[in-house]
Amino acid sequence: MAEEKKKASGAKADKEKEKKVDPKTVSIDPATQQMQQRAQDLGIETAFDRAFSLKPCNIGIQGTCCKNCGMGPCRLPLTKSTDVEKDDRKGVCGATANTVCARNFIRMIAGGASAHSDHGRAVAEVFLAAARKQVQDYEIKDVNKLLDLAPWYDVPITVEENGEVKDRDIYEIAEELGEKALNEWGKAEGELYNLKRAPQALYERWKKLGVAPRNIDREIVEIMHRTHIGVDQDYRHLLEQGTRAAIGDGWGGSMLATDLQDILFGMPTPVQSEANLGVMKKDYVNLIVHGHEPVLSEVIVAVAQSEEMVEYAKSKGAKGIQISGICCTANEILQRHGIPSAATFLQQELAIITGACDAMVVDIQCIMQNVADVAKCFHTKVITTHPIAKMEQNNVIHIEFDDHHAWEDSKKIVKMAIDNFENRGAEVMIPEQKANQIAGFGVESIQYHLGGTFRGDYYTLNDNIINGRVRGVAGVVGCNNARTVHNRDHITVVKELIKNDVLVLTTGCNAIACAMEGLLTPENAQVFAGPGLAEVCETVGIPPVLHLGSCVDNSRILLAATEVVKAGGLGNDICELPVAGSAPEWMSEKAISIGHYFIVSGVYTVFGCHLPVTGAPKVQKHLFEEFEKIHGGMWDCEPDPIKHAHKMIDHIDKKRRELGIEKGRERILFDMADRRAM
Ligand code: BF8
Repeated sequence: MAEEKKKASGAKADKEKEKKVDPKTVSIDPATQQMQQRAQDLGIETAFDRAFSLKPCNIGIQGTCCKNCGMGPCRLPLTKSTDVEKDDRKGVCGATANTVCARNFIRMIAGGASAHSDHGRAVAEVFLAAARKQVQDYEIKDVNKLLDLAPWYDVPITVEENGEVKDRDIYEIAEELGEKALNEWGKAEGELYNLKRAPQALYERWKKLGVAPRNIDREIVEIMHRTHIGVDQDYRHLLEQGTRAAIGDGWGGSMLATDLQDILFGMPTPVQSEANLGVMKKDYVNLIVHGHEPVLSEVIVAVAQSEEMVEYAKSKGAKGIQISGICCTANEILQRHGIPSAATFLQQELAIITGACDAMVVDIQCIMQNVADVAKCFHTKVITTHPIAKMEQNNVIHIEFDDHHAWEDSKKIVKMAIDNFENRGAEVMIPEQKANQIAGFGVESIQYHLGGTFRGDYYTLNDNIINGRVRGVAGVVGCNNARTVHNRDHITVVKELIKNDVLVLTTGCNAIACAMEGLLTPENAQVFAGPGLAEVCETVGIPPVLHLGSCVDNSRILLAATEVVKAGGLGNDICELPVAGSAPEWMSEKAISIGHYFIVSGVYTVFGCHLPVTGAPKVQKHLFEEFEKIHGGMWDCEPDPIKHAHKMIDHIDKKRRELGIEKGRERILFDMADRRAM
């Protein structure tokens, strides 16, 4: 009997075990595997477990479930028996599968664009307050960038006094710029100022197509209106509105966020740091900042580095304070201060499972609600700080951040982390893994490294693209997705691209993944890059993968592409360049908005995992094929990371052929006789 019972419980235990995801399969990163194993040993559930047990809806995944009214949800799956030619799938109101799919798709754009744009708006508000000297903890730090930006907004940077032209007061310029910038969200007429920063041909195409956004908010609101029951019922027309809102994100809200942050907090310059959970330190107070807006994290960094707080930490038995970041907040404070990145999106729960996280401070976007449940198993304090984002769990502390009292609020938070240090249990387990990284590249630093001081533009980059050492440029960006192996697709795509001499520009969680894998160091160009790219990297001292910042900083990629067009020799528009975009492990609506603005700016862009358009073949064809004729760029989806990279490389080669540089041309060095003849 006892034997039978034992057998039965053994079988049950085996079954239980079967139900659990194998930690070795969730990620390519040993630190992540180790912490997932620890989570299971301690009986703590993570996103990896939930992805394992929670199957995705196979109609939603096709993009053809409509829940926009109370008669639904109307589920319109594409099945083997669906006759695609005579597709008669309809919801109760008669909306076709195409309408439903396009509605859902542009609602994702609306979600993504609003997240980036609201972030930009918050920065613009602080910027204006700083310009008016209404807040004491922010100032105009980067005057050069201010002076570069002001003319794009028709803000004069000089004044005439008694017939003499003088420099205008910096704070006066900033105030006018701040007012005009804030107006971009809701101005009654006209179009966004930044559109004119695009190559002329692109700007003119937007105008001709009628997709130039009128203001940032309006295009998002109009998506919500058009997708209400019984409004816009033509998938092409719906996607056109998605285009307006996405341009309003990339060239509007996101670009404003990047530009104003650079002026307020300083333009990033290449900086050395580290990445992965191993950046946390056992004997230090570990304060993790997680989320997106740097308005708070900038001040937290300054407070935590103040002598007063460091001494306070020491008085509590710690050796000091280790700040680290998760998600795009990590990228923001890394690129301006060299603060190490602790984790990508999918590692956030694991950072707490180390037992060494004394406080996790969060604001907005990409914060898993389960961090609060994981924190219940440890001493970690989870602190929400943003007026729009709270958590229902009762162990979460809300300290609402007010930019008028930024220092005070930040001090309260840092002190809370320090005071919590002594509450740690004996259960600290920090993985050893961490890698060196160089981050902090931008339009201007690429100009410096790849343009040089002699020719202050993108001449060297263009020259190396034309001579074939650099085959092309790829923007590889975006999230982690628990439905695929953490970081595997990011790293496989990026390694395959650089191996084939494609220079990679990265942001978001792809950048953190690349950092963890050591791809952001110049030395590794020799290990991973093809011979042409490796030679360029060695000559100018850059990594083969350039970290351009957070997800709003994808706007830097748009402007870098514009600089390449301006430098000449590679066509007149972004869609003529040998470039491609990618988000191998996307999951957020922001990624869809980014993908769409890349595409309608002329960049062929491939997403990994899946795209929720497969249930409506006409919509998919429109986005994947017909868009190229309209916008110069088009969507694609390829879950296999090697095929994914080669689709991008094929596109780059196609563009090289169209430009007549498929063979690569060596630079001709003129002797003196040639020069005289010139
Ligand atoms: O905004 S890459 S998981 S953190 S959404 Fe989120 Fe995706 Fe990371 Fe940056 Ni962008």
